[in-house]
Amino acid sequence: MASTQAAAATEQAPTKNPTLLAWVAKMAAMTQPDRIVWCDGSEAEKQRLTEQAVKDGTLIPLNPKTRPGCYLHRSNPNDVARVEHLTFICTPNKTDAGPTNNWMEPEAAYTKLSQLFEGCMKGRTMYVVPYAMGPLGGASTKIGVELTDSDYVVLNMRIMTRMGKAALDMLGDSDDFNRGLHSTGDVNPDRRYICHFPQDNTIWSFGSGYGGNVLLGKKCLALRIGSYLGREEGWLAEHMLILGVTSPKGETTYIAAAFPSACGKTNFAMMIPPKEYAGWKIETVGDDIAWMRPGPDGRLYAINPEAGYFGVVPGTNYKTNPNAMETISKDTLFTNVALTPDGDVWWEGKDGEVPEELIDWQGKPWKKGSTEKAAHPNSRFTAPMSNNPVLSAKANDPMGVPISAIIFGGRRSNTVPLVLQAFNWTHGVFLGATMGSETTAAATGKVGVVRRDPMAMLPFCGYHMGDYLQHWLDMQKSIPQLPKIFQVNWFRQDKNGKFIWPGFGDNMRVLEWIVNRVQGRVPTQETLLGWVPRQDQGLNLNGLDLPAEAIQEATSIKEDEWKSELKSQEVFFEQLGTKAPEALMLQRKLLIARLDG
Ligand code: OXD
Ligand code: MN
Repeated sequence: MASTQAAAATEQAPTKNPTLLAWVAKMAAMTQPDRIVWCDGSEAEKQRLTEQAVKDGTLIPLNPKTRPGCYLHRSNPNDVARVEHLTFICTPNKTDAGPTNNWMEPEAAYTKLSQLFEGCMKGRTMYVVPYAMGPLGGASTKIGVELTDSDYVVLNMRIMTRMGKAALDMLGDSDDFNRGLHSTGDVNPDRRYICHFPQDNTIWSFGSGYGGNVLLGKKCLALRIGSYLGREEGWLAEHMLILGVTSPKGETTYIAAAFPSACGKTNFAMMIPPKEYAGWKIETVGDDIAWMRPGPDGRLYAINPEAGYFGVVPGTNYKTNPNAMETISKDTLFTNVALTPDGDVWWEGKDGEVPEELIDWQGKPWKKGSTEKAAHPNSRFTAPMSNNPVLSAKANDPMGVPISAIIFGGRRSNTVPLVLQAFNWTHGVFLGATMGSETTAAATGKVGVVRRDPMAMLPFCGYHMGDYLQHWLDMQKSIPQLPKIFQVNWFRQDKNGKFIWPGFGDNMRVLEWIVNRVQGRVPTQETLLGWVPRQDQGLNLNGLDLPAEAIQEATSIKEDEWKSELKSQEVFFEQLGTKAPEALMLQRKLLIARLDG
């Protein structure tokens, strides 16, 4: 069997790359698929796979009049989010993975997973999916190859990456590619593992069909392996959107912003400014991931390694994100949303009346008024970025965009004010390192609990978190023109648990202040935590229907809250042990001194 598979892998291969051929043959010998299909990324291939996925029930076609080119996929109900407790970093030493990652010794992990992969593709097809993360030909771009037995994964990878022949051509005969192996297996949570082998540039994912666990270019390569490579090679792989904001004078400022999963990165990246901002324009470079490296002119340049958006659906509507609504109007794969009787999709928070009857995300009949959610809270859309009406032309520029500001934002109902600017790079890294956020449905586990989520990378950092923070501090030396760093919090709540700040398009007001600070245009006021907008020459609140007390509350800094915040930060730093960077410990001492002073 093994030699048949090896022969099959080589015979039909559209490449002569010896390392790639040998690896595909080896994986095929282990997984024993009936067929091996090399994906070329063509339209014909898309059609073929889509027809097949419809036939086998993986995809349900939606109404071609209202959702042309769109399909619904229902995942196994036990498989609806990333599984952080089943995600492992497999470095030779446990300390290299650090205290915030699950760890397995590489040989032990290969052995354990080999047993699961052994013969798992019998009766199935193995797709060989070559893909590029980043614009083709770019110096920052990386090539990966994912082997998968899921046509759903292939169709998603086709949207999320530059997939097929072009990626294979870029790879040529090089052995520098990420080796990704995925099988849906029997979708049993007891036999589900997402293992990363940074030293081998390898990912093995078994037993899941959910996006973040199986679209290996995204979280696994672009963030976990990417962050590891970034440290080795002197760049940063970050959980950040990238946007360009253009003023009426035509001046464009590029900004990268880190928010934890399901905290509105996609909304922020596609925002439409309120009517008071006529002439201002926001354009999206990326909505989830930024790869940033110093450029020849001393600035920090960012590319979006992805080619599509894998966004959270619930809450998306023409008020919160009109551009996303346009983006998902065609050629989009929906996962775990509800189905309307006329073949459209529905989710909680969609515009218009709640339909009387639906088929819910599990395929069961649903009636208006039901206490059950019709769409899963982590239901997703996979849409090509070319659908985005405000896509930046720079999204395809291999050089990327020069970043002038970096924003860190958590989901905090209290403590963290609306916006502040760090005193300097080291202080900014401290703000990023001490980010906390209330958990969301993007990962399995309890929702709404504050956890420390440094730079929104807690689930995505592929090595020791202390080393990662030190890498951020060290990057200062190689970026002569450092971006300015800011912290924001759109999620502060009042006594009744209602969000105080309107958010969405009105976040433009905060963004304008950030742009003005970056361009050196507005004075500011110093506080214990950083620089904040001044009352007189601060945020533009024209046209905002919000009482002064509410603004006051959203921007307030309460010393008692900060005393407990510091305790929670201490627990996090203690976890890092001797790897907690000295410069951050000094920042912490300074903050304590300011609070006690
Ligand atoms: C995502 C996530 O899917 O962060 O982007 O979970
Ligand atoms: Mn994300």
